[in-house]
Amino acid sequence: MRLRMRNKSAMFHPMHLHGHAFQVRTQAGRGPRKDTVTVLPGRSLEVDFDADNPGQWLTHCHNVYHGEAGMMTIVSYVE
Ligand SMILES: [Cu+2]
Repeated sequence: MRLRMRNKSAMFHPMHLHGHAFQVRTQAGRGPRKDTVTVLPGRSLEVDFDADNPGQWLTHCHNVYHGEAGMMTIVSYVE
Protein backbone atom coordinates (compact mmCIF):
# COMPACT_ATOMS: atom_id res chain seq x y z
CA MET A 1 0.00 0.00 0.00
CA ARG A 2 1.11 3.54 -0.63
CA LEU A 3 0.17 6.57 1.44
CA ARG A 4 0.75 10.04 0.09
CA MET A 5 0.82 12.79 2.69
CA ARG A 6 0.73 16.44 1.71
CA ASN A 7 1.49 19.18 4.21
CA LYS A 8 -0.25 22.38 3.16
CA SER A 9 0.65 24.12 6.40
CA ALA A 10 3.72 26.02 7.59
CA MET A 11 4.29 23.55 10.44
CA PHE A 12 6.22 20.31 10.80
CA HIS A 13 4.08 17.20 11.17
CA PRO A 14 5.62 13.94 12.43
CA MET A 15 3.10 11.48 11.00
CA HIS A 16 2.73 8.10 12.64
CA LEU A 17 1.00 4.93 11.47
CA HIS A 18 0.09 2.29 14.03
CA GLY A 19 0.55 -1.41 13.39
CA HIS A 20 3.11 -1.16 10.57
CA ALA A 21 6.55 -0.01 9.61
CA PHE A 22 6.70 1.79 6.28
CA GLN A 23 9.37 2.58 3.75
CA VAL A 24 9.80 6.23 2.89
CA ARG A 25 10.02 6.87 -0.86
CA THR A 26 12.79 9.23 -1.88
CA GLN A 27 13.95 10.62 -5.23
CA ALA A 28 16.74 8.07 -5.09
CA GLY A 29 14.25 5.25 -4.55
CA ARG A 30 13.73 3.42 -1.32
CA GLY A 31 14.42 5.35 1.84
CA PRO A 32 14.51 4.31 5.48
CA ARG A 33 11.97 2.09 7.19
CA LYS A 34 10.13 3.88 9.97
CA ASP A 35 6.81 4.13 11.74
CA THR A 36 6.90 7.91 12.00
CA VAL A 37 8.06 10.40 9.39
CA THR A 38 8.15 14.18 9.50
CA VAL A 39 6.34 15.85 6.61
CA LEU A 40 8.02 19.21 6.11
CA PRO A 41 6.03 22.44 5.67
CA GLY A 42 4.69 22.79 2.13
CA ARG A 43 6.04 19.37 1.11
CA SER A 44 4.60 15.99 0.43
CA LEU A 45 5.96 12.51 0.66
CA GLU A 46 4.96 8.94 0.02
CA VAL A 47 5.44 5.85 2.13
CA ASP A 48 4.91 2.20 1.24
CA PHE A 49 3.93 -0.51 3.66
CA ASP A 50 2.97 -4.16 3.48
CA ALA A 51 -0.74 -4.61 4.14
CA ASP A 52 -0.06 -7.71 6.22
CA ASN A 53 -1.79 -6.73 9.43
CA PRO A 54 -5.53 -6.36 8.68
CA GLY A 55 -7.56 -4.20 11.00
CA GLN A 56 -8.25 -0.62 11.86
CA TRP A 57 -5.12 1.39 12.50
CA LEU A 58 -4.84 4.87 13.79
CA THR A 59 -2.68 7.27 11.82
CA HIS A 60 -2.05 10.72 13.21
CA CYS A 61 0.32 13.59 13.75
CA HIS A 62 2.57 12.88 16.71
CA ASN A 63 2.26 16.44 17.92
CA VAL A 64 -0.56 15.56 20.29
CA TYR A 65 -2.25 18.92 20.03
CA HIS A 66 -2.38 18.49 16.24
CA GLY A 67 -3.91 15.05 16.57
CA GLU A 68 -6.46 16.35 19.04
CA ALA A 69 -7.27 19.17 16.61
CA GLY A 70 -8.14 16.63 13.91
CA MET A 71 -4.95 15.33 12.32
CA MET A 72 -6.02 11.78 13.05
CA THR A 73 -7.75 9.17 10.95
CA ILE A 74 -8.09 5.42 10.49
CA VAL A 75 -6.37 3.23 7.92
CA SER A 76 -8.63 0.21 7.61
CA TYR A 77 -8.38 -2.92 5.48
CA VAL A 78 -9.34 -6.58 5.53
CA GLU A 79 -7.43 -9.68 4.58
CU1 LIG B 1 1.29 18.07 13.22
